[in-house]
Amino acid sequence: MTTRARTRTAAVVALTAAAALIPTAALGAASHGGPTVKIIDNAFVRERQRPVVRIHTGTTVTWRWTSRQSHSVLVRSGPERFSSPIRNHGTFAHRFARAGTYRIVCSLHAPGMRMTVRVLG
Ligand SMILES: [Cu+2]
Repeated sequence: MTTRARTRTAAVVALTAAAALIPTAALGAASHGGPTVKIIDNAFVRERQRPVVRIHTGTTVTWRWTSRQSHSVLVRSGPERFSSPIRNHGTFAHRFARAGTYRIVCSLHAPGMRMTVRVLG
């Protein structure tokens, strides 16, 4: 094996090892396999701010705080009501058992800090 081939092989092995680690880390962040919504100052984010998350009944959504300020997850209207503690770290998960449209806000930053969860039966 030439030096260049050996270097390339080592690089491929390193990339493969890195790729193998990514799914494990992603699963750890998104508990229960459902979507994760990031909480920043001052917005809910999943690909964009004020996201509309579409799921089926029985799916768990996890909110992950990456903010400096404190925020919460509060259902303003929807088939079920729930709320998280007000905090600035950690995660909060909710399993959506009932279909419908959930309007969700941060209790401290409503109405600007908001998102929607649409649960299909
Ligand atoms: Cu907030």
